[in-house]
Amino acid sequence: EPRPKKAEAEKAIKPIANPAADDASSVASNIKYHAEYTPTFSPLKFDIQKAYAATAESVRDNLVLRWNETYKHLHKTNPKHIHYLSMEFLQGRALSNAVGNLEMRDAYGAALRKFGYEMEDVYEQEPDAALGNGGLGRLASCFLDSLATLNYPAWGYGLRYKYGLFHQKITKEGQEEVAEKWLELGHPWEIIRNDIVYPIRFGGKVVEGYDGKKQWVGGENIIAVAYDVPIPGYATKNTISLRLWQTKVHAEEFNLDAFNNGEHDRAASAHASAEKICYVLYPGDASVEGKILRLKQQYTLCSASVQDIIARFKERSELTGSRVNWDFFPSKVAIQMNDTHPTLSAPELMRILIDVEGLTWDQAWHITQASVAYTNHTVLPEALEKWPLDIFQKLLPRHFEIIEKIDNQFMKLLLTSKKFEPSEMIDKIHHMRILHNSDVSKELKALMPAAFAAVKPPVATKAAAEEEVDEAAEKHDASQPQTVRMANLCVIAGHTVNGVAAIHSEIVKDDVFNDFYRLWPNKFQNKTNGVTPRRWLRFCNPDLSAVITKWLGSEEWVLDTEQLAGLRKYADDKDLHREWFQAKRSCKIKLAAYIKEKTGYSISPDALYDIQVKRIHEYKRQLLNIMGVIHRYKKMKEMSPKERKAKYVPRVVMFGGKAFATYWQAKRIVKLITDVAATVNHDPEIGDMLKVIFVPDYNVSVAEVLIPASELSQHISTAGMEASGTSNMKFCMNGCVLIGTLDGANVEIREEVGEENFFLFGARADQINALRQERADGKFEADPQFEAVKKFIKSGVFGTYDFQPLLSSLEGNEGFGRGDYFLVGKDFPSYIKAQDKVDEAYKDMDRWTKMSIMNTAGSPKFSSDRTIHEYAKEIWGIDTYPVP
Ligand code: HBZ
Repeated sequence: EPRPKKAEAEKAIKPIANPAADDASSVASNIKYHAEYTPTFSPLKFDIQKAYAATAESVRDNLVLRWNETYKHLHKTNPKHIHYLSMEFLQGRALSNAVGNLEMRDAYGAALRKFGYEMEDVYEQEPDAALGNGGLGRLASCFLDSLATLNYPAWGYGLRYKYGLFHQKITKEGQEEVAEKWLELGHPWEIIRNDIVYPIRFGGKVVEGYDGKKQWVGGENIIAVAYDVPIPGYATKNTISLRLWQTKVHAEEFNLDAFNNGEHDRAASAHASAEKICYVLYPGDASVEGKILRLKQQYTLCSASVQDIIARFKERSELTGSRVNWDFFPSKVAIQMNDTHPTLSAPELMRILIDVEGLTWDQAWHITQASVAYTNHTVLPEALEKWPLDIFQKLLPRHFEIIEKIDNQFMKLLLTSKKFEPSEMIDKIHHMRILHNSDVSKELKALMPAAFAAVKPPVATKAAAEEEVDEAAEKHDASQPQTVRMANLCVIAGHTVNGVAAIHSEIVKDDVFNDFYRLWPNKFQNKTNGVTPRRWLRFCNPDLSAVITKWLGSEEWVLDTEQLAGLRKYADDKDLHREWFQAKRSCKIKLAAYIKEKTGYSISPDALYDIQVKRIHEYKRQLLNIMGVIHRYKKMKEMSPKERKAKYVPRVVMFGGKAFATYWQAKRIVKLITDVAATVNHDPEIGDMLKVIFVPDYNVSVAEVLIPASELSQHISTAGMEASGTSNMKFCMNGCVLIGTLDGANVEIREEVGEENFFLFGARADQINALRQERADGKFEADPQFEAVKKFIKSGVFGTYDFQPLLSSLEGNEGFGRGDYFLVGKDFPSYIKAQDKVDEAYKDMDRWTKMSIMNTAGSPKFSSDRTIHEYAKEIWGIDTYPVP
């Protein structure tokens, strides 16, 4: 067949309406084009699902244009980039956010109306991208939004899990988990990059060549394929990439012989083994298989990302015609490790630089240290990852060698640092080295006496030092498991360690990593978290946004949240109060409809909407909240209707959040909440005075409905235990008043909004240890009201479920899961007092509305734009590069 001439071929292709045009009819024809030519759904009907798919494709065209331009611009200018490595990104929905960031709401709204659809209904067709558990993952997503918006050169790197965070079903038995299938109807927001593929190895062995070069060979060989998700900035052309890796094997790995012999599973076993790495977010790791899978996930993320970063560095170096100069690497590349999960990026970078690129150890170490930094998100010891040494060594033998060497080098440094007394030294080694309970090498032992002598010659004689060294080696006790401590590796390999709120960063220095802080005080920083004001105020709360824009005179606050402070001067203005109240009320009405649909319960828009949403965890103390509710219910039952009305205001207490599938105590808390709801909500004597709602399947898009409607929100963790919290910031921005302890970012929120606009209660972080000790000493006296609540639960008012295992955690004086470790009983009386003050305040609507305004006005600091500017300047050393 002769090929048609170019001009004829071009004529034959139907032109796509210009995707960059932003008038409604161009947008409509672009949507129509996609409805016809994107073969996702039946060509015969244009139902709402197809309307979503076609709209998403149309928006994507627009993003791809910007994204290509951004890439080209950054390729040419070649600035330093930040690479944000995270096992979790909790993106939520993309369509509403993209249309908002492109400032094309009106055009898309009008275009969809031409087809008979409301934009909001179309948005709701999109499943959440829930590639995360909670705060840490959502923070990563807010950071991407700010990085793009502020025109920083950046990449996000993660894994493309086939199943996101489970769906939560609430049944009579409590929480049930159901697999989530966000990819099932196709995912229009990703672009598969079959040209961007890297090999990943597991297992095998390390061999040494004649030249002394180490080579890692054999084992299981898979590949990671890039899927790019464009991340648009708000009101800018800059569009960056979230690159998610998907694991698979090359087609040749399919064993045709085996298949033809009828051994079908064996034929595809290499495929199955590779693919399962990306099945689920956080596979249970109680079993050895689970641990191996999780470690494979982490290594896949690190290896593919580091290979990608290096490939681009080399490509861009060569662009200028010069040789690759590795010394420039840290001036082009910053890598941020979102908690310890991507720690392997440090030894992986070392491995490639030494084994593949031929650098010396010292060069590679210098480059690695200058490039990577670590953010800590938790003080809970169980969350500081440790891998059993044998599993680690088997799966990643070359990395193990590298880590051993880093560990040795670190111990040497420690011994010569002069930061510790010789008498402390052995203990410090035990606490700080990476390989916990491993032998100390002979070489190091031989070096130690000299090192000790160098620290304080008269005290540490050679003999005494040697003895201590042997003692250290013997501390390696067979009963103690040998592990690789990832957090220690992070602190040693990274140039900076940061906490996520002021109080948390102090705890990181004074407690979690105190030894390291003494060694390297300048490594430690604070970067108080933030949230994007686009998703979390402008787009999720158009009602309140319109009021804010009207009173501030422009919409500039969306990019410059400092302007929100300008609301303060109108905090007593009656007109603003009326509009503010109306906006809140309209959000409350929407939420009431949502609750009715999801739970069947009717709630009154006149009641106080009180919300606690977050992962269910004992330290977050949903138990304190529900016990407070039970106390309130019990008191109400003891009162006459008149007394009840005098003391309390009508209130709807809402909970939302998922419990980890095998965290039984958390699941019992969910069960208690739903059982209390079933009793209270049907008590005719109580009516609208109190309703309890458990909102099922809490996720990003549910948060977008709940937070705008909130009036009071609870952030009531045991002081010192919540690193920061980020929902507290979202609530505050949306004019919600907080009740909380002096924990995490609450401390800074209270400073910003003013103490009269925050309901404070509970013990302070610096009192917690003494309070636990008091309890252990048997000196704690429980509050009678608290005891009465426990008795009330035990009496069976809320049904026949056995809550004793839950209540037992509050009893006794000490021990695992006992002795009220989270101090629920201790803080109960002050919590109840603070809650009484809430009722008092809510009776005065003027006072309450002013408090609400003052919260929004006090929220500027909590924009992730501020956080990202701080990281950029103080940790990453990157500049902004707007696409012209
Ligand atoms: O990170 C959260 C903190 O609890 C919260 O206070 C903070 O605001 C937020 C952002 O900095 N931490 C997490 O969400 N942590 C995890 O989700 C996690 C997941 C897997 C792990 C350990 C922790 O293995």
